[in-house]
Amino acid sequence: MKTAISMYNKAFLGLMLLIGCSSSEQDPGTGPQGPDNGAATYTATDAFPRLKFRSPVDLTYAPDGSNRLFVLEQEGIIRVFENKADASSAQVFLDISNKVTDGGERGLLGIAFHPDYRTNGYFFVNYTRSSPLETVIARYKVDPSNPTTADPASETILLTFPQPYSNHNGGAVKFGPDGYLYVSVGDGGSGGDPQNNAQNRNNLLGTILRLDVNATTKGNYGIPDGNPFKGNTQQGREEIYAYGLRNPWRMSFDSQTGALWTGDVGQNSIEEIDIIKAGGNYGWRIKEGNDCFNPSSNCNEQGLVAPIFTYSQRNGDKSITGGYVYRGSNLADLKGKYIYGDFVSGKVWALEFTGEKASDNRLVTNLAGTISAFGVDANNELYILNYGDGKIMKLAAEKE
Ligand SMILES: [Ca+2]
Ligand SMILES: [Ca+2]
Repeated sequence: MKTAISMYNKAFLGLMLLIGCSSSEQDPGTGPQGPDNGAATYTATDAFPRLKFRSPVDLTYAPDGSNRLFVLEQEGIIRVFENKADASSAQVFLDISNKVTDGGERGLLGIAFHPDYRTNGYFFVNYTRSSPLETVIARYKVDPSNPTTADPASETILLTFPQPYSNHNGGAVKFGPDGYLYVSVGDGGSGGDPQNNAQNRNNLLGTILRLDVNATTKGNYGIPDGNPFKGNTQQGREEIYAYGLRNPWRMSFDSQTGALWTGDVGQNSIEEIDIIKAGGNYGWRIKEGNDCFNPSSNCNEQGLVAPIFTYSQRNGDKSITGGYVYRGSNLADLKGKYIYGDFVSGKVWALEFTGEKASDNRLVTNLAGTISAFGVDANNELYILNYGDGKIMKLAAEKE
């Protein structure tokens, strides 16, 4: 992820596979399409002027009432600081950079605190390591005598799976309102999903997984009741909750409705936003957004779940960074809207929706930076991670 190019993988292979199927982005059934590049209504300001991070990729809080924020640095470091605008230092909470392989889209990519963190001290991370290249989903524990430190030796690995290529590793981990851990997994990489992993439920690539971290039937986790392929012998891996995804880099739960939103990074033409449902097939590599991809025309769309929204790469927006349905109180006009951005263009938009239908999409601000992630604090206030300059930004309404 050192460069935009590697982030969204517009590899030459991908370009060679670029398909000529006619655009169907103007699908009237899914509401407004394409980015609104009208006037920005908010400015992005430095949320913590004295803090700066090295390639930040995730931000969250611990559900312990401490009002601290945790930022992931891609090389394998978690930093913690008090959620105050004048915070002056962010100390190392955990350093596993010796385990993590980073660079491009690899690294320490996601963190989620256990809902009972206050009592058990557990948190979960998603990272890549090499020899062989694989994704690791692991649990760590805070030092019981020091809430600002976690012991690298406390690692318990839940799950690993091979990464055939360096890119498209997904990377998010989030607890749902059901108490289960959801994991976003990319298609394995290269371009065009050459191994057709996202449609193959016999491997874990190109999916959202759901794990019961309080069970041990699979070693250090279990399969939740209600996982769509639980107990089967032919239909694929029981960990899979949804599939047909290309690179669901960031995802989030709506803290009010419990809906799971993800931004699925597109190949050469279309970025998309999906609301994830149990058993859903989100279409990749059969489709990119609402277009046929492989095959490039007359693809079989039966049973595929359409995105709630797509935007074209034609205007310089090249790689979606999924955000949050805003449930804070500081930004009145954004309440209840899905706020997301583009890693390459630095634009942030607000998607208005009713149920699962998009009704409006407006430009919020142009950060003119590389947006690697959004995060929220304990009050659901929103932050934007500027990957390039390492700053954590927040939104403020434009002055009259
Ligand atoms: Ca990969
Ligand atoms: Ca899709």
